[in-house]
Amino acid sequence: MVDVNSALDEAGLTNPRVREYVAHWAAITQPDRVEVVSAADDARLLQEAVDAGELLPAGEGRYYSRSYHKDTARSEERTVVATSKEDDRGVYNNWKPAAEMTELLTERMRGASAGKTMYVIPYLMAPPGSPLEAYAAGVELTDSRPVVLHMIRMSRVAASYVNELEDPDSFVRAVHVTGDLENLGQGTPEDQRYFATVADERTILHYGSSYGGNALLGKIAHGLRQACYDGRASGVFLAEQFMLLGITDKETGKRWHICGGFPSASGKTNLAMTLAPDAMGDRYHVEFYGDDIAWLWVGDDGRVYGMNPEFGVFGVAKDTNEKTNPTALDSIAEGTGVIFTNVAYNERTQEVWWEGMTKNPPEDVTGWQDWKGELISERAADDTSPWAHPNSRFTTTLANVPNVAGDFEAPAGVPIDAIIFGGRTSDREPLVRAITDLAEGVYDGLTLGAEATFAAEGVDGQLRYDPMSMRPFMAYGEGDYAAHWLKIIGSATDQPIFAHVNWFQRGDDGHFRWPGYRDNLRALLWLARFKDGEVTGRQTPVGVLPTVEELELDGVEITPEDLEIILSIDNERWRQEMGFREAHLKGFERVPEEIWEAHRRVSAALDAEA
Ligand code: GTP
Ligand code: SPV
Ligand code: MN
Repeated sequence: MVDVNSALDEAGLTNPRVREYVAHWAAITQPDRVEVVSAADDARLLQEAVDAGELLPAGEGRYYSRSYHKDTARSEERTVVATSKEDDRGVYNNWKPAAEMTELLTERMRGASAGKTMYVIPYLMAPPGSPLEAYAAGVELTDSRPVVLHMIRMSRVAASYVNELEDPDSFVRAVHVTGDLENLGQGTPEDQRYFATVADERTILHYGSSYGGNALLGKIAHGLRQACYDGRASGVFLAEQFMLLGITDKETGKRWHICGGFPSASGKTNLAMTLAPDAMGDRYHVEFYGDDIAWLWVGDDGRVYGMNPEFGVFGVAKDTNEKTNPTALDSIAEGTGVIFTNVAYNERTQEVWWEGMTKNPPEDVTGWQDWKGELISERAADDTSPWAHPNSRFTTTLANVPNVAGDFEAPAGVPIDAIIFGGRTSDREPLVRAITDLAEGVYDGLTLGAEATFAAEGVDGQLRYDPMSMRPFMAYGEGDYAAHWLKIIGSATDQPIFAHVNWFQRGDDGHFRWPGYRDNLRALLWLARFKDGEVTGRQTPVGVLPTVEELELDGVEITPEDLEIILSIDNERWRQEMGFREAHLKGFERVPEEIWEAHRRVSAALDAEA
């Protein structure tokens, strides 16, 4: 038996409940060693990982890793929320009974860390001192050193976060066991993987992956799925897959904070890291708070507050370049300690590359390997597959983001002026439409979606709905989720405005009608001004749209035809969409009457204009 107690003593991990938990799982997974880690161990662990070949050097203070080739993204089918109340079953959360999942995963994990080290990662998903700190502490147990290095970047890691808990039992138990990746039958009927959040026991049991949201348990398993559940159980907060940014108008001194959700891989990181376009001069300053998770609550002053529980960015590499996202490039420059995963790598020069980093791939392919480690020079002539995996990512800590807000760690969070939803929609959804009614805003979030990626998978023009961009992270039923939103935001006396944005309308030839990226700020500025009553926009059945004159368009490369289309409503397509929405909402249990009323109001307004 491994000596758990001396490892915990050595690290000063004194919380008795944490000690019991570590001992309990060490007895099940049977590691050879137990090691408690903190952020202070980063340099040593990096060196160990390089020595072990788990990380490869990618320039000064930059690291490269590959994940197993069948383990490159979250697995939604294998992810479940388990509780002991069947009422928690939703359409999207793959609900299972808690006892069944705990037993099944305990068996999978039995003896599965033999020969390995069990790392104990005490973490906090909140700025210290946050009013939501009570929901933020956790202890991840993992048998993967690269997972530790990612967690150190993505969350605050130190034993003090769990030693000093008011209630020593109030930490999330997060167990990660990698498993034998080459023999797990990923994606087959014999798939051995299971990623379970046993939400009413605040326990996360993930088996069978070492990648991203499957393995960094503080991030989405705790920060989204568990927190979504806790937010409702406590009645005090919302946990959402949201970015959070601040805009300052240096001329007037005005400052706005905007948060919002777009489904995975739909532009949150890029928006949060955006900078004012050069054409706007030096007037606006955009600050980064968070790019993937926000927790929202109502403060004593009656305003909605938000904060980013994370400590880092796990960003999509594809198309990140000087033009689209210079901030991201600075965040992953030399000396940042960034870890790249599954991009292309040159073993000779220690460079990395991904599609869209430069217009063309490096001309001299000598030494270049694709994300699987295969040499580009040995590829078949007709092999046009990407060098980097489409979901390849960079992991960097918030302190490296040049436009990170000065108060990003302020315990009080920041007051939220606007909540936006957006997805990839190639037609129908205008650039921005403001929604001033709470129920219509929540209704808009519930009917958020993105287009099905493969034509075969969806009906033409029909969305894959993704309520509030939380489809993969929803912890309980969708109707109850809407009711909780109405309750939390409804309890604010000074409510944020809602809006729907779309950067992804396309022309018949496939071109994006709106240039996107840094220019997206222009839509947000209009929204902020609209909220402040400085512009009036144009009322439509689905919200208020900017007029051409109201948008600041200096320097935007767009044709008059495209501009007209992204600032107008296609009534016929919208009425078709309302039919899809009705079917979508009918699939949910206990949808609040306010949401149905909002749906009927929008429908009637569209019919009246048809
Ligand atoms: P997750 O981390 O998966 O939750 O994704 P995300 O929502 O943070 O998406 P991200 O910002 O990483 O963007 C995903 C992809 O969309 C990247 O390849 C971006 O280059 C691309 N993208 C982001 N913003 C825009 C935009 O305004 N226009 C266009 N055309 N593409 C964009
Ligand atoms: C997402 O998939 O939305 C992510 C990456 O942000 S992961 O951490 O893998 O969930
Ligand atoms: Mn995400």
